[in-house]
Amino acid sequence: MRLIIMGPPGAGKGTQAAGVADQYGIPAISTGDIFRANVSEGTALGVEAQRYMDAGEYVPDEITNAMVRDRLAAEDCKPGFLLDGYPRTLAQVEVLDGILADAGTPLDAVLVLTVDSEELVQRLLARAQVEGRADDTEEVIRRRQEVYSEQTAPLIAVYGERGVLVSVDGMGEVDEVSARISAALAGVTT
Ligand code: B4P
Repeated sequence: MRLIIMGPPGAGKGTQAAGVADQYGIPAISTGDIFRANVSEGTALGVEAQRYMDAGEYVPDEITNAMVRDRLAAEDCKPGFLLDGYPRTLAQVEVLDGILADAGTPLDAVLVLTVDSEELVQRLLARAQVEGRADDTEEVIRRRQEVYSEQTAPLIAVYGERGVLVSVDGMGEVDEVSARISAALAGVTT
């Protein structure tokens, strides 16, 4: 199974990705997590990525694309993968299209989680108290929402036209959302 999970910041992508990846025996690949791991290890990539992330901006496409290209070439992606938070721009879609076409491995589905914008802010402010992420202040959260609307929301139409979009209501308890996702993916043929 080759999947993408999309949605605005705080929609529950990372939360839900773990369960979906387990269910299908595939790795969940979060570009946000890879960036954060690099930031905490103090790598050159981390130093570069941090200044964008802390401001709520996207890390430049060249950096993100190269990182994903490497990750998808790893052995554990042979049975499939779940991309969490990638692609986020039209340029990233093009690069991913090229990677998948070269490998002859098309996407099976693009899962989109929909959540009200006020609920998103509340979830991220709650996460700020637990995890203390630098990008979970109200000001940066609002900026991340704007960046998502400008650069990532248009991708939904792109994948919609390709007939691979699976939209799921992300409101409610984590388990309720998980159950909706399982039901929606059960209808996807690989
Ligand atoms: P991400 O790590 O992807 O950040 P996110 O969108 O905030 O995470 P996510 O949406 O997975 O969080 P979740 O809902 O699970 O990216 C961070 C930054 O990295 C970006 O801003 C950008 O700078 C950079 N980046 C990443 N990918 C990039 C790319 N492709 N190109 C360029 N830059 C990139 O969780 C949110 C909170 O809600 C959690 O606390 C969770 O517990 C809670 N929650 C989840 N589901 C819930 C529910 N049903 N009810 C209540 N709370 C819930």
